[in-house]
Amino acid sequence: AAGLPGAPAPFDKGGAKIALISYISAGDFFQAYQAGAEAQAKALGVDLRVFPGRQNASEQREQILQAINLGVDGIVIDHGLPESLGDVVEQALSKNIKVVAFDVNLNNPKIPQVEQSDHRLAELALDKAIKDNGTAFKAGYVYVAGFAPLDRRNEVWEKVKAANPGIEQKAHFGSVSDTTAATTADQAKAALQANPDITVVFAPYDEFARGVKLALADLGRSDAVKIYSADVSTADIQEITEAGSPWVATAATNPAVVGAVSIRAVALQIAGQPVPPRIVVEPLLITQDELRAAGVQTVEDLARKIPAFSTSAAVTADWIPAAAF
Ligand code: SR1
Repeated sequence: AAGLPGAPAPFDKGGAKIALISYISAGDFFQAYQAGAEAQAKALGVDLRVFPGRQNASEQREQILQAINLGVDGIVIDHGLPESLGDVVEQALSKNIKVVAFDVNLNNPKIPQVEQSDHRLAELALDKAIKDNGTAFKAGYVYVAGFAPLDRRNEVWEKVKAANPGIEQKAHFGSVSDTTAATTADQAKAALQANPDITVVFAPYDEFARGVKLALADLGRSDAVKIYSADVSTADIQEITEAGSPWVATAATNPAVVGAVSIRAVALQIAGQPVPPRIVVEPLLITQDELRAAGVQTVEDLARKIPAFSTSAAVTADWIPAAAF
């Protein structure tokens, strides 16, 4: 790979090796995150090895060991189960391999944590839910414990319920797999049939929201319930803006930006430059009304309307070229 003249070693000569090791690769968020990481790696002249995630903790451990054996300079760990990663990550650090974590709490001061400000993201979505529905409604909630971003979003949901006793959680469901939307749809159907008074669903992951929307369509109840979510993709924008869609708002970052930020963080560490322990990409609230009014149909349209959506000033340096995505 071409080097970057004037950049610190090893980026001046090119060919630094970084591994991106994901726990989940399926779904729009993770595909866009990977594309952003690849674009930033290309701009840096990095040889990026992508290890696909299949929600398999032992496979992810094995991939970290493979990356160590490949002699990578850095590893980005994208989601995962902290309890199954600690010792292999220690092995990487002991070989002076730099490690950055996205959305997995490895609780190690040597490992910077990239996140999307999940508290803010949940606040944006739930403030909008309260603005639209008031402070008393029957809610469905989609949540799976053990994923750092979902756990952080859950802290806000618990606080909002405690502050608004009129919000009653009637059903809790959810599943994370390579068929999250379809499985969530089956669960949502049962929950909505058992609780026909639910008028709001908080589904803070776009695959969850897609599942709830499918269930409502099957039940013929899309006009009776509103969905508030996290994440955005071109496919999500189409589902949000289509006629009669119950998916009325989502709070999101641009996942490609988060992928690029993750690569920049590990590159700075490899170059021996300082990286803060917590690197946050701020989300925006995106509403159905605004998307329709502005004629936004794709993530690219969204970026044109809101330039801040496609950039982040986090972990930059003058020698790091911008990623093209
Ligand atoms: C299973 S965790 C799913 C979440 O990870 C990322 O933080 C995305 O925002 C997604 O909602």
